[in-house]
Amino acid sequence: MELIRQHISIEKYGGIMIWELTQDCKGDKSLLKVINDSFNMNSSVEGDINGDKELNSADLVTLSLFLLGYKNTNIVNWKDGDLFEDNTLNLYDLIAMRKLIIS
Ligand SMILES: [Ca+2]
Ligand SMILES: [Ca+2]
Repeated sequence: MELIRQHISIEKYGGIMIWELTQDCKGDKSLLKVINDSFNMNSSVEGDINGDKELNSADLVTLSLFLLGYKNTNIVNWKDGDLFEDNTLNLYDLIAMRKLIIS
């Protein structure tokens, strides 16, 4: 809860909001559901460079094509593909991505 409060206060709204949740409803109109959906919408998936919120062989193909120099490669989240964490996409990331997918 403290993490959520800090995230909201610092990055989103510049302040702290206190909500009374004992009267929250269930289903799609639940305030907790809306909050949860909002936070998950911005979450990233490690290795998901094509932005479909999954790590799979499509990401591996996309990274392979990029490394082979294809100019029309659609990389949405290059930072999520930087699995070797050296601030660039290279063969080390491809190897790490392959290991993640087959594990
Ligand atoms: Ca993906
Ligand atoms: Ca890298």
